Formats: sequence, C-alpha cells, structure tokens
Amino acid sequence: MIIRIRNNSDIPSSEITPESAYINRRKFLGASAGIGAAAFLARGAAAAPSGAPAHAAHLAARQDEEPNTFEEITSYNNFYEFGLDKKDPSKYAPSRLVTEPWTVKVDGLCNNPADYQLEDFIKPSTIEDRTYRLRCVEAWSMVVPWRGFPLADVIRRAEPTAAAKYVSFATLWDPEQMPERRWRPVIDWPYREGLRLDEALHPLSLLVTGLYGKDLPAQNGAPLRLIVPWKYGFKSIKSIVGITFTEDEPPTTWATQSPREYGFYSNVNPDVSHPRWSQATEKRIDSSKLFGYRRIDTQFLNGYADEVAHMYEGMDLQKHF
Ligand SMILES: Nc1nc2c(c(=O)[nH]1)N[C@H]1C(S)=C(S)[C@@H](COP(=O)(O)O)O[C@H]1N2
Ligand SMILES: [Mo]
Repeated sequence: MIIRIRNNSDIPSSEITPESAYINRRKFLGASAGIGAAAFLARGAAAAPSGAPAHAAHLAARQDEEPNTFEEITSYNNFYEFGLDKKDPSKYAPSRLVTEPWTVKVDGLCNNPADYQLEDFIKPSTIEDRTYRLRCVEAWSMVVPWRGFPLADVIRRAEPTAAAKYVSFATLWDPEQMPERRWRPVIDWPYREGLRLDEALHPLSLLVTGLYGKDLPAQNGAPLRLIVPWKYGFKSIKSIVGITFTEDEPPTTWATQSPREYGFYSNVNPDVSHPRWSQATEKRIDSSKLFGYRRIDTQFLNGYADEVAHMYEGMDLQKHF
C-alpha cells in the first residue's frame, strides 16, 4: 500500500492549544457523536437524498490547535482576482466585491438543477463552526475557525444522476470588480476547481459562509467558498457562483495552468515535493514571531488521514498528485 497513515500522536507538541486560546477548544472537543466517515460512505458514494445529514463535528473535533487571529486570517490571503500580493485581497476585495444579490447556479448531471438566491441555497442547512488547518501549496498554513455547512447537503438536494462522477465549481469573474491585470491574460478565468464525487460527499468538505462566528470577509471568498481541509488551499475555491456535476474529471485552474506543478487531487503530502520546493514542512503564520511564522512539519493529508486516506487506497499518490 502506498498511503502512509500517520496517527495523531505524531502532531508536534508545539501545536497543542494553550488553555488561553481565543476560542475555547472544548467547544470543539465536546462535539457530537455523529456517524463516521466510513459509515457515511458505506451508504453509497452516490447521493442518497433520503439519508440523514452527515455530522462531522466529531471529526473536526480532533482539531486542537490554536486558531490564527482574525487579523492574520483576513490580511494574508490568496485571491488572485484581486492581486498577487498577500495584502491585495484585503486591500481591494472589501470595497469592490459585490456580494448582494448573489446567485448560485447548480447544473450538469443532476435531477434538480436550479439557480438559487444565496439565502435559499443556505437556508435548509444547519450552520456549524468547524476549526480546520489550511495548508497552502506555497508552504504556509493557518488554523481557521470556519462557519458553514456540509457540501454533501447541497449535493443531496441536487440529486446527481448515476453518470455523475465529479463536481466542479466556478468563482465569479467580473473584471469590473476584480482589478488584477498581471494574471488576466495568463489564467483562463473564471477560477475553477473540482472534486471527485466521493470527496465532495465527505463530511469534512465544507461550504463556508463565515469565520470567527461572523459573515465571511470578502478577501476570504465571500459570500460562499469551499473548504477541503486535507487538500492544498487552492482547491478551496472562493466566491462560488456555479456548481456543476460531470462525468469526466473537470479542468481546474492551477492544474491547467501548470500541470507539471499542480494536479487535480492536490492532497497535502509531505513526501511529494513541488518541483520548485519541498512540502515536508510549512510556515505556520504567527504574527507574534519575529519573522511572522513558525516552522512546523507538514502532516500527511494535512492531519486528516484517519478520516480521508481510505478514499485513496490503491492510488499512486506520487503520480496522482
Ligand atoms: N477564486 C479563487 N479562489 C481561491 C484562490 C484564488 O486566487 N481565487 N486562492 C486559493 C489559494 S492558493 C488559497 S491558499 C486559499 C486561501 O484562502 P484564504 O485567503 O481564505 O486563506 O484560497 C484559494 N481559493
Ligand atoms: Mo494556496
């Protein structure tokens, strides 16, 4: 077997949350006893519209690291539509990104395609707070207390047909609102991402509407973004306006832009180097440190291997990166 499973005791002690954490971790640790990922998937990877909603709070509850500050999370961002510098999204997105009204189009291979107003899209779901690690492919990371609901909810409501094997997502593209010039001719906008349907149905996959208990800031992908915590950050597409079910693996922005460097799966893996840098360690953003970060080991599947590694059994993760 190719997959290396790390257990939780491998988490360095430097990552253990002090009791003084801004958010009391008991809030996460005390969460519900829901169904496990294995049981969830055993019911069938295809959408089961009658199935009970998946409760992954107990999975996310393993997260016991101190969250980054609101300031760190909202002032050091990647959102290339608003510029390449880490400061550009917070500088430009809040005043330029128009999030009301917001429509999400669900289409492709599903029984219930629809154009939703954002409110109607979110309303049937139960909003939860989930703290996840976020690991960028550039080798920096944060811990973010997101607020959102399982992507699986939306997939169940859409009822993908038996032919659907993947789901793709698109970000709003409006050059009037999005000032970035350097990337305009380079990236084939809109920004696109995608998941295999079983990955999308995994209870850790979250549609995010907020962080730190507040509405999602523009620079973090307001009003709706995806978070897939075991994958490199670029899979976690921002400001989503389209969700499409497909039979074939959909084209995604970075894998199309530079297929040698970025793959469709993009699972966090310290053993698979980027052609230009190692992925073995990461810079955990920490503004209290002299250089603004502390260096820590990167965990296989970003520390979520117990929950998600089974989806990649038998796959060569060096080849399918
Ligand atoms: N539409 C869009 N989504 C995007 C990006 C982007 O440039 N455009 N950057 C990605 C990358 S590389 C990362 S690391 C995360 C960063 O999310 P954050 O700014 O909320 O930390 O968003 C991802 N989603
Ligand atoms: Mo990233």
